[in-house]
Amino acid sequence: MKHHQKVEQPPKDYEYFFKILFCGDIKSGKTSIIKRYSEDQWDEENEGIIDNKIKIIHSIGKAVKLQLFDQPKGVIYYRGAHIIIIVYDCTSMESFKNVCLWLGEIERYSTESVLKYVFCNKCDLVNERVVTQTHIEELTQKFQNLFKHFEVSAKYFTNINETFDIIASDMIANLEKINPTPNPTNTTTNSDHIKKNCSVQ
Ligand SMILES: Nc1nc2c(ncn2[C@@H]2O[C@H](COP(=O)(O)OP(=O)(O)OP(=O)(O)O)[C@@H](O)[C@H]2O)c(=O)[nH]1
Ligand SMILES: [Mg+2]
Repeated sequence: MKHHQKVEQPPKDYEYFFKILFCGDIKSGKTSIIKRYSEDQWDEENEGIIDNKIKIIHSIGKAVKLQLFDQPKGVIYYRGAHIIIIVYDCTSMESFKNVCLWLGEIERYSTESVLKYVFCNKCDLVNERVVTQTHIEELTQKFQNLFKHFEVSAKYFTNINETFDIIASDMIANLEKINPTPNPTNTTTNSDHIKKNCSVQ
């Protein structure tokens, strides 16, 4: 008979571990945001995708390990993600309109409890910007706070650390049920909102 020796696990260097998946239209800046946030790197010509990056931060006094997954080419695996970030480019109306399609896609393939965020990237390109605050308000009202919206610039590192701090504390609050979640608490399901508000299913 074999004796199984109990293996001591090394102490974890974090209290929470969250998987964050990025999605959104091509060239919206997904890879740039991940590189900027995890390694403070910026490449004007970002080629290809990175698989994933790890970043450990401290949120409300707790160590949080974030694993940031870039959008793979082909099939996206939503299962297992705690947080999904949809990125659009504020100089591309098409990428903004497609946020709706991405929400529908997430709704079909992820779990209801996943926290959703929308990033308006390239906010440094003020003169080329086509997506206005009015467009953003219309979208967020339509979806009744199904997601939080943030303006960022990967190029200038604008609002990136601050945004991920909020996301981590939302997630912790959600787990610990200290505060209400960014998802609606009313009886209408997320799925109902998306079906009602997305013209393309
Ligand atoms: N001005 C400006 N350009 C940006 C910003 N973020 C990304 N870009 C540029 O936008 C282009 C696309 O960025 P990527 O990070 O490759 O975008 P992506 O979403 O990963 O693209 P795909 O992987 O092809 O879907 C690159 O030329 C970046 O340099 C930003 O905040 N400001
Ligand atoms: Mg990329």
